[in-house]
Amino acid sequence: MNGFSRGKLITLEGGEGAGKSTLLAGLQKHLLAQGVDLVQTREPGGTPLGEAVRAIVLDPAHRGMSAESELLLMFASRAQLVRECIEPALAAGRWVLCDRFTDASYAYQGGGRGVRAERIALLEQWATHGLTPDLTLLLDLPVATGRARAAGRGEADRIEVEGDNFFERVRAAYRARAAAEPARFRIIDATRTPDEVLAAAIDATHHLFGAKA
Ligand code: Z5A
Repeated sequence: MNGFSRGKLITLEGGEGAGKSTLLAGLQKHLLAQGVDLVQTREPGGTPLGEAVRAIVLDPAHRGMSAESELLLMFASRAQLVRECIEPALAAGRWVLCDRFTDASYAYQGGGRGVRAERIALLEQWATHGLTPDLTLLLDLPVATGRARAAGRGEADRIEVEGDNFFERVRAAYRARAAAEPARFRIIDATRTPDEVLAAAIDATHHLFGAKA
């Protein structure tokens, strides 16, 4: 624990099969080797309440879920995660590595489902007090490539059953957010090998250590 400075929040984003889980494992190992006191978590999920929400939002049985319900459930999970896990960790000087965060709501519920960005921004202010990651790694790859990678994993969840057009809109929304906030985002070409993706991610974290010193 570092009692003198606030920790850093690093988030991983990308479409289906982009390689977030694969990168998380390598990045976690690297950061721990650097002596970083690290918490790893995910969205939706990361707390007992959030994991229960995750089971609901991904369950194919709820195929009639409205875009509004989906968005509110994502933020219910997020509000709990911020209060129970992320804020206490950052306040204690720990770093947090989070598999998806608010950008995913702008990409999936905004870009994918068509919910207006102003509505999402209102929830963001209310539920997270506008908590913004110090670094967001966007794993970008063609939709077809990501879907082909994810195809062999068994039954698709409620969101994975969406068509290619939905995931094209998700990808476009992510890229637009990255273009609007270049200082926070690092876009990583996720068609490269896992080692190359990890190297790019590690390179993107260097300035965080500088800021900590
Ligand atoms: N969601 C939302 O709608 N709104 C929100 O606000 C939030 C989330 C927070 C759950 O997310 C769903 O919730 C997600 C968005 C929505 N829905 N969808 N679709 P998730 O992150 O838990 O699930 P996911 O997006 O489906 O992740 P994923 O498909 O598991 O992908 P991944 O973790 O990015 O990939 P991976 O498991 O590391 O890799 C997939 C395969 O590719 C695997 O066989 C790897 O060995 C392989 N791989 C990985 N990297 C490479 C490289 N570089 N080259 C070749 N092959 C690779």
